[in-house]
Amino acid sequence: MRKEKKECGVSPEGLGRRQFVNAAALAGLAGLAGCTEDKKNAAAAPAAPPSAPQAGASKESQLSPKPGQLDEYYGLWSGGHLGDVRVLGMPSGRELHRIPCFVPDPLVGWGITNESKAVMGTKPDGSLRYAVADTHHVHGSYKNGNYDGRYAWINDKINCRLARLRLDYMICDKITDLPNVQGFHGIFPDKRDPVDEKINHTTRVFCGGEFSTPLPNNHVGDPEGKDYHSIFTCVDAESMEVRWQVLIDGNCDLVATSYDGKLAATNQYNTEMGLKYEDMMSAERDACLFFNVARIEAAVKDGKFKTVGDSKVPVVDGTKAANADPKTALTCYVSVPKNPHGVNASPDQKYFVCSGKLSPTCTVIELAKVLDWFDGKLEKPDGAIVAEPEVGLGPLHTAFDGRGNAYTTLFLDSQVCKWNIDAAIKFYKGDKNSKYVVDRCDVHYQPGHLNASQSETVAADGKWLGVGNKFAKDRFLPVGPLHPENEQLIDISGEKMVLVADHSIRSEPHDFIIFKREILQPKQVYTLDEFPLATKDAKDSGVFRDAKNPHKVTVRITSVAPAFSLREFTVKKGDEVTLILTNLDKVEDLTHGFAIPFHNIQFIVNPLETKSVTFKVEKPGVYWCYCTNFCHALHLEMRSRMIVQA
Ligand code: CUK
Ligand code: CUA
Ligand code: CA
Repeated sequence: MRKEKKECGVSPEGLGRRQFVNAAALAGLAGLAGCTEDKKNAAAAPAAPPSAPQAGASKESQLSPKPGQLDEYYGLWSGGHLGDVRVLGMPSGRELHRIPCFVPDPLVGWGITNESKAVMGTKPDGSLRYAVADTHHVHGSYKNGNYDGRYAWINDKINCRLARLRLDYMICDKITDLPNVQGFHGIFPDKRDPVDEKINHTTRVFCGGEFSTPLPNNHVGDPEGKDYHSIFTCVDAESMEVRWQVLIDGNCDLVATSYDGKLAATNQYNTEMGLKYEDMMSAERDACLFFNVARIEAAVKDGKFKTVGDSKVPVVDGTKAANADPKTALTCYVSVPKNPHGVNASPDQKYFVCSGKLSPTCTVIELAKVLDWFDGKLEKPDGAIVAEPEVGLGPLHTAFDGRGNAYTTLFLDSQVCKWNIDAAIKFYKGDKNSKYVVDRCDVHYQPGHLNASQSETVAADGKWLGVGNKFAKDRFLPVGPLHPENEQLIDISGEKMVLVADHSIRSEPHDFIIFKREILQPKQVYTLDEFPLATKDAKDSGVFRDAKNPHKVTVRITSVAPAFSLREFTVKKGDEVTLILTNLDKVEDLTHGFAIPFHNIQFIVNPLETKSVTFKVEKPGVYWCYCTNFCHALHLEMRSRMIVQA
């Protein structure tokens, strides 16, 4: 330790930070400066694993890694009411990070900084449009049928927004509003282009509208809801613009896509178009609705669409009546019993599985047969159903192990049912001796989503199964009326499922994905060039008053542990201040914070990151701006003084 004099981060006085700390007789605290041997190449290196992969390690040690050991998988968990995405190490279940999207996050200053407000959207007065969100479904971008680690997307059901996450920096970079939609529920990226052979990665994200309203929704419409409709939406994965929409009969719930890119699917629980729950469950069968992506895009190209209200988005007609001829149909309605919930595509690329919810069955629909119907080679859409196994009470969601087995949550039975798809198909064909239920595992309690490692990819590896339970009851120490939820982990590597862990989690994650850690190469340090506002040299710091707008002031400031470039700055009462902070520390993990008392300002800057905030100063006085992120032995001393003159 002592001989290491590697310079990493330079104090304002020009001393290496370790030397500076030594000089201050604080050698014992040197570790706090974040300057250790394995960090010296941080700026250049991707996330290099400091300890051996866990692949060969025992199950026990994978579940409870020894200090310093890393997990084999990442998990991306929907943050539910908190409107964020949580990043977990799996199978340990350790929470590593939260990525704020729809709702402010005081740790990083999401919703405080100008950059995050630009992503979230503001009202004309600069305040945020929404303070609430309800995220359900998180899915990653694909290449060749597997995740490629570029993006993930998540929905906000309340305010009908789709957020994109850049997985290199693990930040939200875009949020898109869906027009003409209410109750934006299911999402799924496509897995390749349906036409262009060369495009083997995600280019679209499909979004299901769950609630039906008058369209446009600017009048009360028919009291019985006869003119209400739901809309299915396609968003461009790169530009995040809404490409097109489809007007449908019934509603959308969850969404899945085929591996060939040709079909998107949504399950429908309200084909009755009921306004009350009693009406929504009056029919014995509802549907799984398929969208022919190439035909819809051709129709849009040919101008065969309308627009709704103020929105310019092309809306094609996907209703049953308009799509009776299979040869030209844009949509195909396959019937499914009863109020189905969840549609999932099997990793062998052949089947969609829809769970019955109010029917104890799952419905297996063969992709090739749906395509046959569109080609006029299958008489009835329901001919695409190849199995309807009875799995138990309240089936909701299905995951896969890549060995031909499906795992379905049973909400009412509080179980996961493992069943074999081929055996279920045999049974449906008439072989009543074909036993398709392989195993059942009690979970605690009332499971919703579940997902297996790599489940909805061609690389499904059948090792771990996460189960999101809506009720925890007695599984944790009591904490008053609001119970945590219980995310459980099941080892599915053998014939029998083995429940191995409970993890408490705050409400209400719904969905998640688990994938191999090699897929991600997160960057640990930004580059200055990524930020047009960056102050690249501490010497360029200062207070700059706008010549034309004398009450507009820009404060440029930089940070290098343990100091801000401006030890003080002076502004005047009534000024609108835009403060731009660039962190010139380039060492991995060397993050600073910036808080201004009584001005609602607090945010962090990561290595070589730039952020800005704009605020008004109304009260003369002295305000100590201080670093909020423990960065150095002299962290408490890392301050700047904002002097507001009368
Ligand atoms: S829904 Cu939550 S348990 Cu929103 Cu994915 Cu099924
Ligand atoms: Cu910089 Cu604490
Ligand atoms: Ca129904």
